[in-house]
Amino acid sequence: MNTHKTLTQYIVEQQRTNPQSTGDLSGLMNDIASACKKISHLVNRSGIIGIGGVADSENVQGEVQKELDIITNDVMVDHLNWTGHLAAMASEEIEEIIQIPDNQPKGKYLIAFDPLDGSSNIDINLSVGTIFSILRCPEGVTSPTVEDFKQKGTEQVCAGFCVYGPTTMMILTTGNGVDGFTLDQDVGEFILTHPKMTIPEDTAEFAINMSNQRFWEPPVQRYIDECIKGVDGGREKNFNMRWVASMVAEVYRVLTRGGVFLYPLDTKPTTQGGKLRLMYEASPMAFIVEQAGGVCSTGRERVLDITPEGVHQRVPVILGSKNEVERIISYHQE
Ligand code: P6P
Repeated sequence: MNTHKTLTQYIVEQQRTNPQSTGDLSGLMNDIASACKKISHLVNRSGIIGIGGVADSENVQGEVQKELDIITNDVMVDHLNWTGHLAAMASEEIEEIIQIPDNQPKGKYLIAFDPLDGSSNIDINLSVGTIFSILRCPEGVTSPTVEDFKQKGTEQVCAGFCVYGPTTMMILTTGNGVDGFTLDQDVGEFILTHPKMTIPEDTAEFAINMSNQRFWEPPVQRYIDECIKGVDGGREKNFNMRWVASMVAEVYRVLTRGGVFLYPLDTKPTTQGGKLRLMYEASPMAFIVEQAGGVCSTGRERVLDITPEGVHQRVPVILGSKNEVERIISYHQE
């Protein structure tokens, strides 16, 4: 009988490949999976139990919060702060570092997460997701501060995201490639359905919010103009376009069939150097994309090489199929 491997079995087998492993990362990955199952359930039932609306508050980004932004943040914190695997947490929804309660054991990892990315899609029933990044807490640090989170993306030990769409999927990397799991709602298990996901090096599909075109820098203006003109504008093919306004959905599509996703630097005052946040959006997605054979850049530098200036720092993001992203980088270098 063709029985798929469960996430639980996958995590145990990954742990066995690392003799020094203490099981802390395995435990943390399982706890994150439990939180994501709970979030999937709440997202799916939000209209029925009346939590799909707008909260009367703003997050640190000055964005109006959805009720589910706050609820899912609490789900992540409540599922993780007692486990003994974490020294502290950082969330898109909370300005300060989230400390582990004094009555709970602390562990050796730090986590940064966006509990519900793309939540503006909730009321129009489009895919949303949870993005997370796991770092080591510096040796000897028992009360982490923002400074302890300011680690390059190359320091991540694990990155992943869940996309709550027609199916709930978890995409994971620990540095040995990218694996995709589908939640079997009947038994509550994530099942390995997409092993070793890889991004095709070429693509004819780009994703960008065209309404910002007048704010882009010339290299991005040039690239998108060439994509729109296709063979009439000097490219060797015609292009298709997508824009879901949900990074998890866009990145999952890129992992599945290739593509290039851009949220570039623009001169809009509101984007402060970029729309997407480095530590819990760009950096984990960059780790995943690179592990799948893709490229993730600001246009001027590799996202994983950036040392964060703050937990909520924003950066431009250009990611996806290697040959297209490298073309865009070359335009920035001209
Ligand atoms: P815009 C969602 O708010 C998000 O952070 C990403 O998931 C998404 O790619 C982007 O912002 C959408 O931005 O300007 O199109 O609403």
